[in-house]
Amino acid sequence: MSDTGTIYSMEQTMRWFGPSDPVSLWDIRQAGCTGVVSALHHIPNGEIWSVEAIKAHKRLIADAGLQWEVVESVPVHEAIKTQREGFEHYIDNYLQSLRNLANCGIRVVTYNFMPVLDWTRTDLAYELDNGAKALKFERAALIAFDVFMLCRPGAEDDYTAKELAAGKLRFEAMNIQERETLQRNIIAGLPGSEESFTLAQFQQALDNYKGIDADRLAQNLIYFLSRIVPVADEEGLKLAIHPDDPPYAIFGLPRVVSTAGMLQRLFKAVPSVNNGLCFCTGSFGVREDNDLPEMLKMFSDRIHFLHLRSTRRNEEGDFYEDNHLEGDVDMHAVVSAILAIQQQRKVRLPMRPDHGHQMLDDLKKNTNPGYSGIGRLKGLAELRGLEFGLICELYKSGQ
Ligand code: DNO
Repeated sequence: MSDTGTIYSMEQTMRWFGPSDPVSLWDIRQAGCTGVVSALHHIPNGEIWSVEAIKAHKRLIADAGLQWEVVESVPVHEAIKTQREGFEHYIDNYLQSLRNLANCGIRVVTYNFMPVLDWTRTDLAYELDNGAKALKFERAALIAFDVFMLCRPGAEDDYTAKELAAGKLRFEAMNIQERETLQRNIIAGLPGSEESFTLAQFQQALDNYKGIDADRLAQNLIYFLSRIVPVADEEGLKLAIHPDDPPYAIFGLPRVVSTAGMLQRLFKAVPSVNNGLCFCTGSFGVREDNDLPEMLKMFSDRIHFLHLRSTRRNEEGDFYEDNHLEGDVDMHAVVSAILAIQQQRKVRLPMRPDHGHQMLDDLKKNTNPGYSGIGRLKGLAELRGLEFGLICELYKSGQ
């Protein structure tokens, strides 16, 4: 393929949540991965990740014969997103963590800029026809929570009369236990989100965004980028922002990393290619107006990390996580575009099968929602097979 005759394939990894993860490093290795993406979840959001702590984590991973070169995530403190008093202190800490990570051999740092909540789902055990369980986002359930449980001031204005009626019906159909589960799913913190809220704390966190619209949030992000990207440049680190999931405003909070247009603004403001992207097909793919293969081409030099999964949406604005090769994401086109980028840049991009169904023995175990062992193994195997087939075609065509 390239002048050396090498074909660049994706580097296969899985996310590992640390020693308490029910999926062990050895499980991950047996699944065929050469590395993990991981984070120091025990360090409170906003504090510095010390070299010592990073090295200790790295040793654990190396002892299982795996590499750790991608961090997911170094969380961005809420004070940085709202620029409330004292936020510069959190930026300084962030910069020090980046330096320490680079000194320990980390190459890519993932983060997100979603206000208050990281990724959001309403149902963590949506049963598929075959008995496996998937994660789901149901708009009527979100409205039921927002308008009738949280009772957020002004929430009604964010929805149409039809949506409000559907939300009310949904609320009335739930018993107390179901309402508690819904609340927990939305605000108690999904794996990887470093925050967890009670109802009152959640409303307080939303109130901190009064007066911050999408334009202001984007400006705050651009300021943050203008501080962290020069350090990434100095240290040879690649920064990879994760898109909003779902890719639109929820709970009246703006979201500014959802579409190609929004990304263009960020990249234009801070042009270094180290100001890059974690290309999450499941997040971007929820919007019909996001053309994923096109976006891959458009941002080809800035994609530093890949999350591969697919969702299936309906007209009500719901979506669930489908099999990795099915649903609304054209995974064949996506992986073809990724292969083209890798040959052009002569790099192997780290990927992980993003999420997986709870299936087979996963159903009898306690698993982190979305991060089951067997479900992700299946996703990985399918994605590897797809990539392998495409690579064989490239060899044959002698490109
Ligand atoms: C969910 C994940 C996200 C992601 C963060 C990155 O499964 O993709 O939690 O790690 O948004 O900062």
